[in-house]
Amino acid sequence: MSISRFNRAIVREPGRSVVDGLRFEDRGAPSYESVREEHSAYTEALRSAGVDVTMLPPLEAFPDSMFVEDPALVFSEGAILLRPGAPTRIGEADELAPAIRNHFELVIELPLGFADGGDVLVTPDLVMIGLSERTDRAGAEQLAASLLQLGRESRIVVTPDDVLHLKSACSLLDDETMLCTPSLAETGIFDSFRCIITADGESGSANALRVNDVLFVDTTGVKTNDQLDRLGYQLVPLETSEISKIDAGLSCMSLRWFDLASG
Ligand code: CIR
Repeated sequence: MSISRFNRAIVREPGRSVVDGLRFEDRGAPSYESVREEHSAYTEALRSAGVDVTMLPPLEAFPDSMFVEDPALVFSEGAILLRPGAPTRIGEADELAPAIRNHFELVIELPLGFADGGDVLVTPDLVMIGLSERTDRAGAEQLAASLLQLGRESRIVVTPDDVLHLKSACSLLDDETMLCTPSLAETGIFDSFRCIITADGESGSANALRVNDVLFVDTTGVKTNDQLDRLGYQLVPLETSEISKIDAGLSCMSLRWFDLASG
């Protein structure tokens, strides 16, 4: 079965505090109402793609908590509760834990170090863990050990300096194909994949999200999207202009997995 086949997802509604979300560079605060619109279009797109979505309530004390991809990792076999690397986000794992335990029998807790889910790229043969400002070596090594308990091999790689997370610069389009920025392609870490490079000036659109038969893409990557369309991907363009003000993209708004019991 393809690793982009999902029938379940967890998302969290944005709180009003999202306007205080972390950002590298201040390009103005996002508007709460517009973030909600982007989030609700995204949730609808997941449902239309055949995914049963569990919606968690907003957490005002954690401005970035709608980005549920960072405090946990989920697989059909079980889940891992992570330790997000930003001090304002570390408590998100405890907040997410009850929902994770509700869905998964096997839940592993990262014991030490820091690791954000945005730095974790799952591919068919192995999981790539990017070292970044948020994911340190101790966290990456502990995560590799936790992944082994779930039967998954991993490889620690370096996240490019100019992005927040490894997956800000790449995404898996299907089991053989990677979309990535020119600089990440040059590192050679994706040499075993067919690589599609983001168009000039569109590095910010590397974070696409494959969900079953469709590919969520951000509307600003016009030339990149043209290329993907010509290659036959069934695109679902989604607006991300508000969440991108706080360095977020399409993958970070959900935790997705294939629940074997619900088939
Ligand atoms: C943060 O800096 O943590 C949030 N403002 C954005 C998190 C985006 N997460 C992701 O790409 N996985």
